[in-house]
Amino acid sequence: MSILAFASKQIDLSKPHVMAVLNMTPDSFSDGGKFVSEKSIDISAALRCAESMVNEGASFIDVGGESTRPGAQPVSLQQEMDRVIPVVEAITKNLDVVVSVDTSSPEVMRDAAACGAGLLNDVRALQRPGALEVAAAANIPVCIMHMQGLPETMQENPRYQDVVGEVKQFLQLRKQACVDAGIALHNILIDPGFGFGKKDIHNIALLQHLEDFKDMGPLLVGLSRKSMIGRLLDRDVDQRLAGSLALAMLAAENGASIVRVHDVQETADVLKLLKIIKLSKN
Ligand code: 7PM
Repeated sequence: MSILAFASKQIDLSKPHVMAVLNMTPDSFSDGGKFVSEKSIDISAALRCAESMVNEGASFIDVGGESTRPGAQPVSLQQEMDRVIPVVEAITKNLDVVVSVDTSSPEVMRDAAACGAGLLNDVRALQRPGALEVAAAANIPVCIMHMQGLPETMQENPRYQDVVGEVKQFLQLRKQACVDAGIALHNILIDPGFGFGKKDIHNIALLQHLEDFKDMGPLLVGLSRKSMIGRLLDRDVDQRLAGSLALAMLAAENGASIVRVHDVQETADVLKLLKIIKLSKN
């Protein structure tokens, strides 16, 4: 059994868990804009949403205040702080769930950890100045994700000779940087970064070889509603539930410990069935 402590909460990562996306951005693509407008933030609505996600089966709530969508408006540090920290505080105070913070800013990481966040989820793999040091001092697990390029331009022309090898190599280097900065090896989660500087062929190859990443640490994957599903099935973003569930199941079956999703109850049902079938097998 592989129990990991996410701040005060222990999670058994030998079984797959749901991480629910709680988007604190005004951006209406996918599912932003529910609690945040250009002029105000509704913390109690965000807390009610988090509460229903917990009731639907989420073990983690991933709170994010910066849109990494290609072409999205960059957010100021103050804006990101204002969007993320009060929600992290409200959830840790009121709900029995691990709060993950989707940020690349060391200042947000520091304040979120001080408010009880249990996981630092950084799509930039702690490459901003000061991020490694803050993460080490916070002494909570981190998720390092692979991205080729920068959010603004990453989908322009992603290129790889050997996508699985190159993504593994990057994650290995960042994992070593984490260890060198004083982050405990057991506190490092790995994410190949589906859709971040990748074409469909690259995402497909990474999914086919997901098990190759298992020896690097517990795996977190985000496939929910991603544009790869849209292109492969010709579906708009609000018509990607079946595709998302199929890929969540495939990822869990191939070793993912945490699946980051928008549709919590549906994904929890899929993982529950998978668990039942696997446990009852001789
Ligand atoms: C636009 C582009 C909107 C991309 C939203 C996104 C991941 C993540 C995101 C992931 C980890 C989304 C993404 N994706 N963190 N944050 N892994 N660790 O589709 O795949 O939700 S944001």
